[in-house]
Amino acid sequence: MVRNEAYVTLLVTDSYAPGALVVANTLREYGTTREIAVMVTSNITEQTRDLLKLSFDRIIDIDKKDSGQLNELSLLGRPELGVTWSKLAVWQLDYDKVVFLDADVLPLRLVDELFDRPEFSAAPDAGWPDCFNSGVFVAVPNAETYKELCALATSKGSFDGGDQGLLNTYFSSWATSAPEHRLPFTYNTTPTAVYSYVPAYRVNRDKVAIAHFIGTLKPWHVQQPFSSGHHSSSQEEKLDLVQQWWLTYNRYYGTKPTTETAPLPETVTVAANDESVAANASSTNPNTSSSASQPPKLPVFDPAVPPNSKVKPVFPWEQNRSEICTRVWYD
Ligand SMILES: [Mn+2]
Repeated sequence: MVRNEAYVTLLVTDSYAPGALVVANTLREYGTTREIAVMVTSNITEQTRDLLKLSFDRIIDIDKKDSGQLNELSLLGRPELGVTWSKLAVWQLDYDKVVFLDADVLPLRLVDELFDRPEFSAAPDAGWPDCFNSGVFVAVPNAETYKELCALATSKGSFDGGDQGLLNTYFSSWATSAPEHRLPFTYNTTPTAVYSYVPAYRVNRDKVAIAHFIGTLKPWHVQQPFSSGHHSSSQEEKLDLVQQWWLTYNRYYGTKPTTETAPLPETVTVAANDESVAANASSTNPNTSSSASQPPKLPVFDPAVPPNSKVKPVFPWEQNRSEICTRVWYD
């Protein structure tokens, strides 16, 4: 293992734990030579920490930092993102280099080459490509940088109320910086973005290294968010990455309790007709299924129909949500 370099993600709420766990498990499965760490705030429960311990090399307690900039956050439509200032703790870490990944990303292959990049490296934001998206970036922890970021947070704040606005102000030369600082969009592809260049997605789909599920609806929130009517068929095409998240998640956790070893792959499938759907579960091993040619449907849950008993809760808060398991996690 390469010393003093790490992938780092952040957990400020239990409800993002499924995402963080998928990040850790994929990086390990792809054979990374770097440490895999998660920064957690004090509100993360013991139950979640126990799950994290099984997948991460290191759990790092950090202070919760909230911008409290409700005006800017409401402009962004994401009042909950003030706490993402906690991400600044990256520059306090004792690593020589960090590849930071949001918990809502899905690495699709080994991306250790990112450690060859200098600080600060990131990919363009789909909504304003002269800004970078702060869901994937390369940083070099440094106490002075951390101090300056905190000073900037106090003096100017963040133009979007979250970490991305603040970091874009601090690393404002990124847009005109040398090519090595500018990661290809394939390292931070945002299939759930409102605007997307679908033909480009179609020709570059196989090059996507990291998918980033931006927006309030995360893959683990999927109830029926992507059914027909919400998106054009061309937009739905790129949502196969949401399905990919579920296939990956189920590969590690299936429906078995996560404290057990050797997870049994099990895929949640649904009837073809969205209108009359029930949430069925079938034991499907992704390794033997023909999912490559015909991806299964997104997991859908209809609250009116009790789910198949095979869909068992995996996470503690899944059980707490309601009497019937939805496999949908919320705060
Ligand atoms: Mn994100």
